[in-house]
Amino acid sequence: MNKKMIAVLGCSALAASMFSMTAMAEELTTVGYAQVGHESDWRTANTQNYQDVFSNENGYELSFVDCDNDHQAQLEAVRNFINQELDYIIIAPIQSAGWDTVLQEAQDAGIPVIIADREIEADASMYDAWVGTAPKDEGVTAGNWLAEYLDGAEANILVIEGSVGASAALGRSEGFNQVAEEHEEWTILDSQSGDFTQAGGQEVMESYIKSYEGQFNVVVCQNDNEAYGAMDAMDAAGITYGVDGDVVLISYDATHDGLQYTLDGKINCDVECNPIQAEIVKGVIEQMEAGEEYPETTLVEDEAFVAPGIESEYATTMTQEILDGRAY
Ligand code: GYE
Repeated sequence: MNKKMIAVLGCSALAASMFSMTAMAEELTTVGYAQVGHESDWRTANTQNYQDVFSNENGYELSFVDCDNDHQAQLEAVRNFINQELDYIIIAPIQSAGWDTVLQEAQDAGIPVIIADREIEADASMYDAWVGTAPKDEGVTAGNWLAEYLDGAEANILVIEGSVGASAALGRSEGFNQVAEEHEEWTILDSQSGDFTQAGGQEVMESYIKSYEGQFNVVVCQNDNEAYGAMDAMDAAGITYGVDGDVVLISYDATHDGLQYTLDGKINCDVECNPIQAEIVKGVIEQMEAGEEYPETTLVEDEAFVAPGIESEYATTMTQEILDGRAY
């Protein structure tokens, strides 16, 4: 074979591979995911899940944007997806309010929008589908469990809320408060945002300890990371919590480490919120792609877990086996 032939061969091989690359790129469905941020273990698991499921191997090109808990940045991310003319847009809304304008822009551009994880205040006609969890139900579960556990005893409660304006925080407060209102023997001493972070939980708990030391016997943290921060603050102040402690500790999410603390009896009750949602969203997109009917709303089911030694009508008692089965 002479040099010229090799050059020709090389050229056509290159052309062939370029052709197949273009064909491949054309086949991929482009999806934008405007993610809340990276505030918690729950969020990390959710991000990983989307990156695994919306992979090139599965036929997707995912544009992932971490919006760092900034509503304006999230609106900007969605506008960029619209400008790029992506096939589908998924939004995990940082806050529930303020979506009408950008959703109208997506609708005008003919790009289907799926709201995931949290809820928004916009009319359901403004987006195409919703997949997520039910924070109000989670709040009711936490309240019902506490009522069952305390069995009429007095409760002086401190709440560390999630991020201001997030449906996950609003709903958990609403559900829990609904049960609290039925109990005259309960007082909510204070309720402040820890922003769903460990540092936030610690900071709020430290300030609570200064203001309410000796006056509280229940702490409700609206996610596991806040609970870790609150535990650090209580440890530093010599306040005991959990099944053998002076303070009943309630958390939400039931991520692996949260459940480890529940198994260890440090968290009394951890209400689950499942971050593994991408496969469901992908299913909805596939149905949309095929022009089939698809569910407009899909609720991801949650349960609740309690420390060993606690039996509950509302929650499952933790075991090592349950912990071993928890991947996130
Ligand atoms: O509970 C928390 C987070 O939106 C349900 O957001 C989610 C919440 C979750 O960062 O850990």
